[in-house]
Amino acid sequence: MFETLKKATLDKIFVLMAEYAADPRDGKIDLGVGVDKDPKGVTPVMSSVKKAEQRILDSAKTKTYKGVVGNKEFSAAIVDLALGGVVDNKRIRCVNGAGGTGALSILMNVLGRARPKGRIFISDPSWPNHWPMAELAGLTPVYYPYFDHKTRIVDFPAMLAALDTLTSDDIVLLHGCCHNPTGASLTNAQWDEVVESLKRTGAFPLVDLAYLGFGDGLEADAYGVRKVVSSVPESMVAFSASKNFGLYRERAGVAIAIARDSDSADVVSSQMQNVIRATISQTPDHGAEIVRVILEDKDLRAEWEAELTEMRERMKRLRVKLADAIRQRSNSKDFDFIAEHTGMFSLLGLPEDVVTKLKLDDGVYMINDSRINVAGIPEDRIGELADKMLAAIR
Ligand code: PLP
Ligand code: TYF
Repeated sequence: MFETLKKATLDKIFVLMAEYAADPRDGKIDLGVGVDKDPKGVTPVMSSVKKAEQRILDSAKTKTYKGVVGNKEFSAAIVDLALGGVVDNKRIRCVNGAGGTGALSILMNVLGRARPKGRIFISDPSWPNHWPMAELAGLTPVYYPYFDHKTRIVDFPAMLAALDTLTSDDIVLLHGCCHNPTGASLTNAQWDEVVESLKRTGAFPLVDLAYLGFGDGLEADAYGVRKVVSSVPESMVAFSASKNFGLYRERAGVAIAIARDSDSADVVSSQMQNVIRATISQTPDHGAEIVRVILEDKDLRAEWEAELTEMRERMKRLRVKLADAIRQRSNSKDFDFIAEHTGMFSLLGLPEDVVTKLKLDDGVYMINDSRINVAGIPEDRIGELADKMLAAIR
Protein backbone atom coordinates (compact mmCIF):
# COMPACT_ATOMS: atom_id res chain seq x y z
CA MET A 1 0.00 0.00 0.00
CA PHE A 2 2.46 2.64 1.16
CA GLU A 3 4.85 2.10 -1.76
CA THR A 4 2.67 4.40 -3.86
CA LEU A 5 3.17 7.31 -1.48
CA LYS A 6 5.74 10.05 -1.87
CA LYS A 7 7.19 11.84 1.10
CA ALA A 8 5.16 15.02 1.68
CA THR A 9 6.80 18.30 2.62
CA LEU A 10 6.47 19.26 6.26
CA ASP A 11 5.45 22.70 7.51
CA LYS A 12 8.67 24.74 7.46
CA ILE A 13 7.62 26.60 10.62
CA PHE A 14 7.34 23.41 12.68
CA VAL A 15 10.52 22.01 11.10
CA LEU A 16 12.36 25.12 12.30
CA MET A 17 10.76 24.77 15.76
CA ALA A 18 12.23 21.24 16.02
CA GLU A 19 15.65 22.41 14.77
CA TYR A 20 15.66 25.13 17.41
CA ALA A 21 14.72 22.66 20.15
CA ALA A 22 17.57 20.35 19.08
CA ASP A 23 20.19 23.15 19.04
CA PRO A 24 22.37 22.70 22.16
CA ARG A 25 23.79 26.27 22.16
CA ASP A 26 23.04 28.35 25.26
CA GLY A 27 22.60 31.75 23.65
CA LYS A 28 20.24 30.67 20.85
CA ILE A 29 17.35 33.02 19.99
CA ASP A 30 14.00 31.76 18.67
CA LEU A 31 12.24 34.20 16.33
CA GLY A 32 10.50 31.33 14.50
CA VAL A 33 7.05 29.97 15.32
CA GLY A 34 4.44 32.57 16.29
CA VAL A 35 3.93 32.09 20.00
CA ASP A 36 4.15 34.58 22.85
CA LYS A 37 7.20 34.23 25.12
CA ASP A 38 8.13 35.49 28.57
CA PRO A 39 11.67 36.78 29.27
CA LYS A 40 12.80 33.18 29.96
CA GLY A 41 11.56 32.04 26.56
CA VAL A 42 8.59 30.15 28.01
CA THR A 43 5.12 30.51 26.48
CA PRO A 44 3.07 31.12 29.61
CA VAL A 45 -0.48 30.05 30.47
CA MET A 46 -2.46 33.27 30.99
CA SER A 47 -3.64 33.85 34.55
CA SER A 48 -7.27 34.36 33.42
CA VAL A 49 -7.04 31.01 31.62
CA LYS A 50 -5.70 29.24 34.73
CA LYS A 51 -8.58 30.62 36.79
CA ALA A 52 -11.17 29.60 34.21
CA GLU A 53 -9.64 26.11 34.07
CA GLN A 54 -9.86 25.81 37.84
CA ARG A 55 -13.54 26.77 37.75
CA ILE A 56 -14.19 24.20 35.04
CA LEU A 57 -12.33 21.55 37.03
CA ASP A 58 -14.40 22.34 40.13
CA SER A 59 -17.78 22.49 38.44
CA ALA A 60 -17.74 20.14 35.45
CA LYS A 61 -20.09 17.22 35.89
CA THR A 62 -19.73 15.46 32.56
CA LYS A 63 -17.59 15.01 29.50
CA THR A 64 -20.35 13.60 27.35
CA TYR A 65 -20.69 14.63 23.70
CA LYS A 66 -21.68 18.22 23.22
CA GLY A 67 -23.12 17.99 19.70
CA VAL A 68 -21.71 18.64 16.26
CA VAL A 69 -21.85 22.45 16.40
CA GLY A 70 -19.84 22.39 19.64
CA ASN A 71 -19.99 24.94 22.44
CA LYS A 72 -22.74 27.36 21.35
CA GLU A 73 -22.11 29.85 24.16
CA PHE A 74 -18.44 30.03 23.16
CA SER A 75 -19.43 30.71 19.55
CA ALA A 76 -21.93 33.39 20.62
CA ALA A 77 -19.33 35.12 22.80
CA ILE A 78 -16.83 35.12 19.93
CA VAL A 79 -19.40 36.50 17.49
CA ASP A 80 -20.06 39.36 19.95
CA LEU A 81 -16.35 39.96 20.48
CA ALA A 82 -15.33 39.88 16.83
CA LEU A 83 -18.40 41.19 15.00
CA GLY A 84 -19.73 43.50 17.72
CA GLY A 85 -23.39 43.20 16.69
CA VAL A 86 -22.99 44.67 13.20
CA VAL A 87 -24.97 41.82 11.58
CA ASP A 88 -28.38 40.46 12.61
CA ASN A 89 -27.82 37.16 14.44
CA LYS A 90 -30.56 35.57 12.31
CA ARG A 91 -28.11 35.57 9.39
CA ILE A 92 -25.21 34.07 11.38
CA ARG A 93 -24.43 30.39 12.00
CA CYS A 94 -21.38 29.01 13.82
CA VAL A 95 -19.68 25.75 14.52
CA ASN A 96 -16.60 25.27 16.67
CA GLY A 97 -13.40 24.38 14.85
CA ALA A 98 -10.30 22.64 16.17
CA GLY A 99 -8.36 25.91 16.41
CA GLY A 100 -8.40 28.56 13.71
CA THR A 101 -7.03 25.97 11.29
CA GLY A 102 -9.99 23.69 12.01
CA ALA A 103 -12.39 26.59 11.50
CA LEU A 104 -10.71 27.53 8.20
CA SER A 105 -10.78 23.93 7.07
CA ILE A 106 -14.54 23.61 7.69
CA LEU A 107 -15.25 26.88 5.88
CA MET A 108 -13.00 26.07 2.93
CA ASN A 109 -14.57 22.63 2.56
CA VAL A 110 -18.05 24.14 2.46
CA LEU A 111 -16.83 26.67 -0.12
CA GLY A 112 -15.29 23.79 -2.10
CA ARG A 113 -18.76 22.23 -2.24
CA ALA A 114 -20.38 25.52 -3.25
CA ARG A 115 -17.80 26.20 -5.97
CA PRO A 116 -15.93 22.98 -6.90
CA LYS A 117 -12.44 23.98 -8.17
CA GLY A 118 -13.46 27.62 -7.60
CA ARG A 119 -10.67 30.17 -7.34
CA ILE A 120 -9.64 31.37 -3.92
CA PHE A 121 -7.39 34.43 -3.96
CA ILE A 122 -4.66 34.41 -1.31
CA SER A 123 -2.29 37.25 -0.46
CA ASP A 124 1.26 36.95 -1.77
CA PRO A 125 2.79 36.04 0.62
CA SER A 126 0.50 34.43 3.17
CA TRP A 127 0.52 31.98 6.06
CA PRO A 128 1.99 28.85 4.42
CA ASN A 129 -1.01 26.71 5.41
CA HIS A 130 -3.59 28.68 3.39
CA TRP A 131 -2.56 27.32 -0.01
CA PRO A 132 -2.48 23.57 0.79
CA MET A 133 -5.67 23.86 2.85
CA ALA A 134 -7.47 25.42 -0.12
CA GLU A 135 -6.22 22.63 -2.40
CA LEU A 136 -7.35 19.96 0.04
CA ALA A 137 -10.81 21.54 0.09
CA GLY A 138 -11.08 21.25 -3.70
CA LEU A 139 -10.51 24.93 -4.39
CA THR A 140 -7.99 26.48 -6.78
CA PRO A 141 -5.63 28.82 -4.93
CA VAL A 142 -4.33 31.88 -6.79
CA TYR A 143 -2.15 34.67 -5.41
CA TYR A 144 -3.11 38.33 -5.39
CA PRO A 145 -0.29 40.91 -5.01
CA TYR A 146 -0.03 42.18 -1.45
CA PHE A 147 3.41 43.14 -0.16
CA ASP A 148 5.78 45.74 -1.59
CA HIS A 149 9.18 44.24 -0.85
CA LYS A 150 10.88 47.64 -1.25
CA THR A 151 8.74 49.78 1.04
CA ARG A 152 7.68 46.87 3.28
CA ILE A 153 4.11 48.14 3.29
CA VAL A 154 1.04 46.82 1.47
CA ASP A 155 1.21 47.36 -2.29
CA PHE A 156 -2.35 48.56 -2.16
CA PRO A 157 -2.76 49.78 -5.76
CA ALA A 158 -1.66 46.36 -7.04
CA MET A 159 -3.86 44.53 -4.53
CA LEU A 160 -6.93 46.57 -5.41
CA ALA A 161 -6.35 46.25 -9.14
CA ALA A 162 -6.20 42.46 -8.76
CA LEU A 163 -9.33 42.31 -6.57
CA ASP A 164 -11.20 44.38 -9.12
CA THR A 165 -10.70 41.63 -11.73
CA LEU A 166 -12.53 39.00 -9.63
CA THR A 167 -16.01 37.70 -10.36
CA SER A 168 -18.91 36.59 -8.19
CA ASP A 169 -17.65 32.99 -8.49
CA ASP A 170 -14.38 33.88 -6.78
CA ILE A 171 -13.40 33.78 -3.12
CA VAL A 172 -10.92 36.18 -1.54
CA LEU A 173 -9.09 35.28 1.65
CA LEU A 174 -8.33 38.35 3.78
CA HIS A 175 -6.26 38.52 6.96
CA GLY A 176 -8.57 40.28 9.44
CA CYS A 177 -5.65 42.09 11.10
CA CYS A 178 -1.94 41.63 11.88
CA HIS A 179 -0.92 40.09 8.55
CA ASN A 180 1.11 36.86 8.73
CA PRO A 181 3.95 36.76 7.62
CA THR A 182 4.58 40.38 6.58
CA GLY A 183 3.32 42.47 9.54
CA ALA A 184 2.00 44.96 6.95
CA SER A 185 -1.73 45.33 7.46
CA LEU A 186 -4.51 47.29 5.77
CA THR A 187 -5.45 50.74 7.08
CA ASN A 188 -9.12 51.44 7.79
CA ALA A 189 -9.34 53.54 4.62
CA GLN A 190 -7.91 50.61 2.65
CA TRP A 191 -10.46 48.23 4.19
CA ASP A 192 -13.16 50.62 3.00
CA GLU A 193 -11.76 50.41 -0.53
CA VAL A 194 -11.48 46.61 -0.41
CA VAL A 195 -15.14 46.46 0.59
CA GLU A 196 -16.12 48.77 -2.27
CA SER A 197 -14.27 46.41 -4.63
CA LEU A 198 -16.10 43.38 -3.17
CA LYS A 199 -19.39 45.19 -3.74
CA ARG A 200 -18.42 45.96 -7.34
CA THR A 201 -17.35 42.41 -8.22
CA GLY A 202 -19.51 40.29 -5.93
CA ALA A 203 -16.45 38.23 -4.91
CA PHE A 204 -16.96 36.28 -1.68
CA PRO A 205 -14.83 37.28 1.35
CA LEU A 206 -13.40 34.74 3.79
CA VAL A 207 -11.73 36.56 6.69
CA ASP A 208 -9.02 34.78 8.69
CA LEU A 209 -9.00 36.35 12.16
CA ALA A 210 -6.16 34.73 14.12
CA TYR A 211 -4.69 37.75 15.93
CA LEU A 212 -7.60 39.87 17.19
CA GLY A 213 -6.22 42.24 19.83
CA PHE A 214 -2.57 41.89 18.81
CA GLY A 215 -2.47 45.03 16.63
CA ASP A 216 -4.06 48.13 18.12
CA GLY A 217 -6.65 46.58 20.45
CA LEU A 218 -9.77 44.43 20.31
CA GLU A 219 -12.04 47.11 18.88
CA ALA A 220 -9.52 48.71 16.53
CA ASP A 221 -8.43 45.35 15.10
CA ALA A 222 -12.06 44.38 14.37
CA TYR A 223 -12.59 47.33 12.00
CA GLY A 224 -11.91 45.38 8.80
CA VAL A 225 -13.87 42.23 9.58
CA ARG A 226 -16.86 44.25 10.79
CA LYS A 227 -16.76 46.45 7.72
CA VAL A 228 -16.73 43.38 5.46
CA VAL A 229 -19.49 41.37 7.12
CA SER A 230 -21.76 44.39 7.47
CA SER A 231 -21.34 45.47 3.84
CA VAL A 232 -21.80 42.36 1.72
CA PRO A 233 -24.67 39.83 1.68
CA GLU A 234 -22.57 36.72 2.30
CA SER A 235 -19.23 36.16 4.03
CA MET A 236 -17.31 33.86 6.36
CA VAL A 237 -14.94 34.39 9.28
CA ALA A 238 -12.47 31.91 10.80
CA PHE A 239 -11.68 32.91 14.38
CA SER A 240 -8.71 31.51 16.29
CA ALA A 241 -8.40 31.76 20.07
CA SER A 242 -4.91 30.24 19.97
CA LYS A 243 -2.90 33.45 20.24
CA ASN A 244 -5.09 35.97 22.04
CA PHE A 245 -6.02 33.45 24.77
CA GLY A 246 -2.66 31.64 24.65
CA LEU A 247 -4.52 28.34 24.09
CA TYR A 248 -2.43 27.04 21.19
CA ARG A 249 -2.57 23.28 21.80
CA GLU A 250 -6.14 23.27 23.09
CA ARG A 251 -7.42 23.98 19.57
CA ALA A 252 -10.15 26.56 20.14
CA GLY A 253 -11.69 28.32 17.15
CA VAL A 254 -15.00 29.26 15.57
CA ALA A 255 -16.18 28.95 11.97
CA ILE A 256 -18.67 31.75 11.30
CA ALA A 257 -20.91 31.94 8.25
CA ILE A 258 -22.99 35.02 7.46
CA ALA A 259 -25.75 34.36 4.92
CA ARG A 260 -28.33 36.47 3.09
CA ASP A 261 -31.15 35.32 5.33
CA SER A 262 -32.01 32.78 8.01
CA ASP A 263 -33.04 30.00 5.59
CA SER A 264 -29.81 30.26 3.64
CA ALA A 265 -27.89 30.35 6.94
CA ASP A 266 -29.53 27.04 7.94
CA VAL A 267 -28.33 25.43 4.72
CA VAL A 268 -24.75 26.61 5.30
CA SER A 269 -24.93 25.41 8.90
CA SER A 270 -26.04 21.94 7.79
CA GLN A 271 -23.07 21.81 5.41
CA MET A 272 -20.61 22.89 8.10
CA GLN A 273 -21.99 20.22 10.42
CA ASN A 274 -21.78 17.66 7.64
CA VAL A 275 -18.07 18.44 7.14
CA ILE A 276 -17.43 18.09 10.88
CA ARG A 277 -19.34 14.81 11.10
CA ALA A 278 -17.34 13.31 8.25
CA THR A 279 -13.98 14.43 9.64
CA ILE A 280 -13.80 14.66 13.44
CA SER A 281 -17.48 14.31 14.48
CA GLN A 282 -17.05 16.59 17.50
CA THR A 283 -14.57 19.38 18.14
CA PRO A 284 -12.47 19.64 21.31
CA ASP A 285 -14.26 21.58 24.05
CA HIS A 286 -11.73 22.33 26.78
CA GLY A 287 -10.30 25.47 25.16
CA ALA A 288 -13.74 26.57 23.98
CA GLU A 289 -15.13 26.26 27.50
CA ILE A 290 -12.20 28.24 28.94
CA VAL A 291 -12.91 31.11 26.54
CA ARG A 292 -16.64 30.96 27.31
CA VAL A 293 -16.01 31.15 31.05
CA ILE A 294 -13.66 34.12 30.62
CA LEU A 295 -15.86 36.11 28.25
CA GLU A 296 -19.05 35.55 30.27
CA ASP A 297 -17.51 36.64 33.59
CA LYS A 298 -16.96 40.37 34.09
CA ASP A 299 -13.89 40.05 36.31
CA LEU A 300 -12.18 37.28 34.35
CA ARG A 301 -12.86 39.13 31.13
CA ALA A 302 -11.27 42.30 32.51
CA GLU A 303 -8.27 40.29 33.65
CA TRP A 304 -7.92 38.65 30.23
CA GLU A 305 -8.17 42.00 28.45
CA ALA A 306 -5.43 43.38 30.71
CA GLU A 307 -3.20 40.40 29.94
CA LEU A 308 -3.87 40.78 26.22
CA THR A 309 -3.02 44.50 26.44
CA GLU A 310 0.24 43.62 28.16
CA MET A 311 1.16 41.15 25.41
CA ARG A 312 0.31 43.69 22.70
CA GLU A 313 2.22 46.53 24.36
CA ARG A 314 5.24 44.33 24.93
CA MET A 315 5.35 43.43 21.24
CA LYS A 316 5.08 47.10 20.29
CA ARG A 317 7.88 47.99 22.70
CA LEU A 318 10.11 45.23 21.30
CA ARG A 319 9.46 46.50 17.78
CA VAL A 320 10.48 50.05 18.69
CA LYS A 321 13.56 48.89 20.61
CA LEU A 322 14.83 46.64 17.80
CA ALA A 323 14.25 49.33 15.16
CA ASP A 324 16.04 51.89 17.38
CA ALA A 325 18.98 49.56 18.02
CA ILE A 326 19.46 48.87 14.31
CA ARG A 327 19.12 52.55 13.39
CA GLN A 328 21.70 53.63 15.96
CA ARG A 329 24.20 51.02 14.84
CA SER A 330 23.73 51.33 11.09
CA ASN A 331 22.92 55.03 10.83
CA SER A 332 20.13 54.13 8.44
CA LYS A 333 16.37 53.96 8.58
CA ASP A 334 16.27 50.74 6.57
CA PHE A 335 14.68 48.74 9.38
CA ASP A 336 12.40 51.43 10.80
CA PHE A 337 9.50 49.52 9.27
CA ILE A 338 9.77 46.98 12.11
CA ALA A 339 8.28 49.60 14.44
CA GLU A 340 5.50 50.43 11.96
CA HIS A 341 4.30 46.87 11.38
CA THR A 342 1.50 45.36 13.47
CA GLY A 343 0.93 42.07 15.25
CA MET A 344 3.38 39.27 15.90
CA PHE A 345 5.39 39.27 12.70
CA SER A 346 7.62 41.30 10.43
CA LEU A 347 9.08 40.17 7.13
CA LEU A 348 12.62 41.58 7.24
CA GLY A 349 13.49 41.13 3.58
CA LEU A 350 16.81 39.40 4.25
CA PRO A 351 18.20 37.02 1.60
CA GLU A 352 17.95 33.34 2.49
CA ASP A 353 21.74 32.93 2.82
CA VAL A 354 21.74 35.64 5.52
CA VAL A 355 18.90 33.85 7.35
CA THR A 356 20.88 30.59 7.16
CA LYS A 357 24.06 32.30 8.37
CA LEU A 358 22.23 33.80 11.35
CA LYS A 359 20.93 30.37 12.28
CA LEU A 360 24.13 28.39 11.80
CA ASP A 361 26.70 30.94 13.04
CA ASP A 362 24.73 32.89 15.62
CA GLY A 363 21.90 30.60 16.72
CA VAL A 364 19.31 33.21 15.65
CA TYR A 365 16.32 31.38 14.21
CA MET A 366 13.81 32.98 11.84
CA ILE A 367 11.66 31.53 9.03
CA ASN A 368 13.60 31.17 5.75
CA ASP A 369 11.63 33.99 4.14
CA SER A 370 13.10 36.18 6.96
CA ARG A 371 9.89 36.43 8.95
CA ILE A 372 10.53 37.14 12.63
CA ASN A 373 8.19 36.51 15.55
CA VAL A 374 8.46 39.81 17.42
CA ALA A 375 7.25 38.22 20.67
CA GLY A 376 10.36 36.01 20.61
CA ILE A 377 12.82 38.94 20.78
CA PRO A 378 14.69 38.74 24.11
CA GLU A 379 14.27 42.23 25.56
CA ASP A 380 17.58 42.20 27.43
CA ARG A 381 19.58 41.16 24.34
CA ILE A 382 18.25 43.51 21.67
CA GLY A 383 21.63 45.22 21.14
CA GLU A 384 23.27 41.85 20.65
CA LEU A 385 20.54 40.79 18.22
CA ALA A 386 20.93 44.01 16.20
CA ASP A 387 24.72 43.48 16.08
CA LYS A 388 24.30 39.92 14.83
CA MET A 389 21.77 40.92 12.20
CA LEU A 390 23.90 43.76 10.85
CA ALA A 391 27.07 41.62 10.86
CA ALA A 392 25.27 38.89 8.90
CA ILE A 393 23.99 41.37 6.31
CA ARG A 394 27.44 42.94 5.73
N1 PLP B 1 -4.41 31.84 10.34
C1 PLP B 1 -3.23 32.45 10.50
C2 PLP B 1 -2.90 33.60 9.61
C3 PLP B 1 -2.35 32.00 11.46
O1 PLP B 1 -1.18 32.61 11.58
C4 PLP B 1 -2.70 30.91 12.27
C5 PLP B 1 -1.72 30.41 13.23
O2 PLP B 1 -1.76 30.71 14.35
C6 PLP B 1 -3.97 30.34 12.10
C7 PLP B 1 -4.78 30.82 11.12
C8 PLP B 1 -4.54 29.22 12.89
O3 PLP B 1 -4.00 28.96 14.09
P1 PLP B 1 -4.54 27.82 15.04
O4 PLP B 1 -5.03 26.71 14.19
O5 PLP B 1 -3.37 27.44 15.85
O6 PLP B 1 -5.63 28.42 15.83
O1 TYF C 1 2.69 31.27 11.63
C1 TYF C 1 2.91 30.84 12.76
O2 TYF C 1 4.03 30.75 13.23
C2 TYF C 1 1.74 30.41 13.62
C3 TYF C 1 1.81 28.99 14.08
O3 TYF C 1 0.86 25.11 10.16
C4 TYF C 1 1.55 28.00 13.05
O4 TYF C 1 0.58 30.70 12.91
C5 TYF C 1 2.45 27.77 12.02
C6 TYF C 1 2.23 26.80 11.07
C7 TYF C 1 1.09 26.06 11.12
C8 TYF C 1 0.17 26.26 12.14
C9 TYF C 1 0.41 27.24 13.08
